Amino acid sequence: MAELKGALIGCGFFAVNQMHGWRDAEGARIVAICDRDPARLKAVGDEFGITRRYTSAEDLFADGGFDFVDIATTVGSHRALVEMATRRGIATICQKPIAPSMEDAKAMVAACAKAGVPFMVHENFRWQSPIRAAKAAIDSGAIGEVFWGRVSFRSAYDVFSGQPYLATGKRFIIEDLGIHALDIARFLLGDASAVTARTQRVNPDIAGEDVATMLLDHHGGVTSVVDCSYATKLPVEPFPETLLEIDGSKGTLRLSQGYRLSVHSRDATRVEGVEPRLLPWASPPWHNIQESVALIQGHWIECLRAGREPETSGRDNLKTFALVEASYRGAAEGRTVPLAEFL
Ligand code: NAD
Ligand code: 89Y
Repeated sequence: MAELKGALIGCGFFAVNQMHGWRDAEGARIVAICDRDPARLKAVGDEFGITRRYTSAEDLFADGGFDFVDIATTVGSHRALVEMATRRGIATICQKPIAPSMEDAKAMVAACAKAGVPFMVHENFRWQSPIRAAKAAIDSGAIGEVFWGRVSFRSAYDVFSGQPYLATGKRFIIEDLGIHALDIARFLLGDASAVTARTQRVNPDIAGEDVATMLLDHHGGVTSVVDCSYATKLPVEPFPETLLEIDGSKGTLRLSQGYRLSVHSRDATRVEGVEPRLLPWASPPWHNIQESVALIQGHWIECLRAGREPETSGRDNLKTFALVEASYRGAAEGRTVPLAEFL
């Protein structure tokens, strides 16, 4: 089958991982890149040997010659760039968070549907191999019927040096990181119907919240706690591990720090190491996230070829983004927020 050709917009901090992933991907390659910052464009173009370079997304789309676009810019430009792609009928991947507001997110999903354009949000944390291993264990029935869960990400890693904009926005951890944990909760425990949230800011040097605690009501009666913090100083820094506690009618599952998966059922307790692969271009501690980039890209290629909707399609991701919006509203108003207020 012919190799898919892609264009990448936004050559910043995280896009370098995406470029590495595409370089190794089977069945797709990046043929053009775009960044409004000429220095970033040159750095990525030189590193990955891409000669078609654009400082304007309009010019990139006007020249065309690619099957899909991978949007790796920050959230403010997502809607305009996705809509630009739909006008040209180009299949689109967009980084999380999908948009700054639910109104924008819905408009983007509607525009892609109207144009018949495949649309995936790069929501990669559920593609981390330890999370996939936990999902497989739950689906095997080993712990029985799940009734409770906890998805937890607590760290004091300095994310601001690589991504300085994270310190300046009114919204921080739920929109940036909690969004992944909320998506993992949906992935493992099913869709949610309501959320109760509390937020805190511990670090005085940033504008947004750096601690958030969310209580989710899932359809089917499962309750979960999703908690995240960038103010938690631990003896061994766990970044960027998401830890899990899942209780079922027949046993329990724990994904503990150091990538240890323990599945306890009636007859046995199975403990295994589920350390992610260290890809040749990856570096700890980011290798967990980096591997998931390559995995979600492989999923995109498969889905595009088969005409299948990706797991984290724009349509699906509205349900994760609704959890983000509902958490902010719930924390501000001190009440439980039904997701129906957003969906
Ligand atoms: P960044 O600021 O380092 O990079 C963004 C780049 O996009 C910059 O080089 C900027 O010049 C360029 N850009 C912005 N608007 C543009 C436009 N309209 N046209 C062309 N270029 C434009 O940001 P980052 O840290 O790389 O984050 C990018 C996105 O990736 C964010 O949405 C962030 O949340 C997400 N991210 C995801 C993960 C993950 O694991 N999925 C991890 C980190 C960041
Ligand atoms: O931007 C964030 C993300 O998506 O994963 C980790 C991160 O880079 C910092 O919180």
